[in-house]
Amino acid sequence: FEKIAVVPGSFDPITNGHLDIIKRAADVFDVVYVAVLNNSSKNPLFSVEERIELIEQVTKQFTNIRIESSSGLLIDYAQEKNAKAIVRGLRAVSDFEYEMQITSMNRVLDENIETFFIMTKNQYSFLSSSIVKEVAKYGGNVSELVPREVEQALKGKFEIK
Ligand code: COD
Repeated sequence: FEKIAVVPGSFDPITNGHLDIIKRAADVFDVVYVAVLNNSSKNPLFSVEERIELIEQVTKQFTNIRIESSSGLLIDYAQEKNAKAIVRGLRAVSDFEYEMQITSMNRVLDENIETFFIMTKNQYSFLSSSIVKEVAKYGGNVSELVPREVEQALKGKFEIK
């Protein structure tokens, strides 16, 4: 039977760091669902539809990656998809405490769904959607940090030529 994983996140917008984690997960699992979810402590720039569209554009060459959104709990979504695994990316030590918290909570909710961590590549260790938005907002060059489609979308949002 198929080994299914969920890669959850806000992806507001998707960066090269996210994309690297998604591709590496898709190398290991048979099917990867990229789930665009609500993080109640964040105020999004892109709508869920826009975020999904961007992820679709930059993963279209992969046949085992599916993009969806859900407005509920991650664990309910993972159960619905029959996923055995949740895959998260890890950057610096600063990610650890937050990841530990959500992993522990998700395990309380369903102990049979395992969370796996993929360590970021060195060149992406300081990359986040927030930093990309901050740089793009003031007209900085983000071409090394996000796929071209995302760069264009950011320019559109901030009305930069
Ligand atoms: N390199 C490697 N990994 C990276 C990089 C990078 N440069 N940047 C980000 N990542 C990883 C993150 O560590 C994360 O694993 C993933 O990519 C997505 O990142 P974000 O920032 O887009 O997503 P988050 O952290 O905002 O996602 C949080 C969720 C939306 C998953 C969470 O809030 C959630 O599960 N919400 C649904 C409701 C729910 O179930 N809540 C209870 C959880 S206990």
